[in-house]
Amino acid sequence: MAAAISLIGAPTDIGAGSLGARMGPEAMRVAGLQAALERHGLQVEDLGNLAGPPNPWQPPVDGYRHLDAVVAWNQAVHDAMLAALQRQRLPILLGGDHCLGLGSISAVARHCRATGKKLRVLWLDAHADFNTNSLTPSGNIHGMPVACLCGLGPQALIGMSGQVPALNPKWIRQIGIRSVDPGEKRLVHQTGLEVFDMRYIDEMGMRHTMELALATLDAQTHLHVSFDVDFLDPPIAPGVGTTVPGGPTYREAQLCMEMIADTGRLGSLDVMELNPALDVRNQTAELAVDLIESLFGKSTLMRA
Ligand code: 6HN
Ligand code: MN
Ligand code: MN
Ligand code: MN
Repeated sequence: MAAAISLIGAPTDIGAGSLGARMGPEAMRVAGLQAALERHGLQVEDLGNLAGPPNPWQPPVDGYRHLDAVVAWNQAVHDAMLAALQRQRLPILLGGDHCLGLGSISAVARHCRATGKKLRVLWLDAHADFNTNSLTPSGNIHGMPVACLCGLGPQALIGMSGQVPALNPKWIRQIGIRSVDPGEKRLVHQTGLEVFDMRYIDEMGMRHTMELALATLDAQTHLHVSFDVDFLDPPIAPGVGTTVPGGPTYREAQLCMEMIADTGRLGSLDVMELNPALDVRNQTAELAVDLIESLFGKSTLMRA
């Protein structure tokens, strides 16, 4: 039986290059996320929004924009995600920009160490989010969380799980990638990150991609999905600050979610970078709700 779900809002754009992701959690609520999941028989509580510092919109210092505020938001996210996991809930983090994947996954890593679970992370994104302060073209920390989780970053960010690195790079699968900065690309290769980029998906198809990405899951696996909505093709998902052409179609994205649902191993989820200020009639939030329904087994229920 599926775990009971806890919704956690993190209304900030502190790590992003445009303002508006702070409104993401409300847009997901307006699009009916809780009711949609409840219609599928899931138990859902909404824990409301976390609090944190305002976005001062400052230029980078030492290659980081807003580092102190990013640390504060991530600590709040870490603590809330960990508390939910410790209550045996399945937390869904409603972002907020993707810098918060760091706090979220740090909590999941800590929880998996404590419970002896094997951790796998699926990073659904147009970007690798594997920059460091010396490689970043922007200083925006939403381009750095995966590197930080692998131990490459400032002490205040890499230590959040209680162990450095929080993740072995071998535990991560990136899917949908199509925009990686030059220095970032070298670091991705050097680290040996497993990346299923759009070229791979074009040639091999989403089904084969997901079969490989999910191949090492077993009964002891906690699967964390970090879903950046810029993963999706921009015409169907305009409500995001960093659109990149050539993403998965509606059906490819659905299949991706359905195959994750079929594993039965989903333990936690981030839904990140939704920016209602750039959206059209909340369509990106509505699409995200639709995809999350599939992630929780909508199509499986229909087949039963
Ligand atoms: N995201 N690679 C670019 C940068 O500024 O580092 C874009 C990062 C986007 C991050 O969408 O979560
Ligand atoms: Mn439905
Ligand atoms: Mn991202
Ligand atoms: Mn992205």
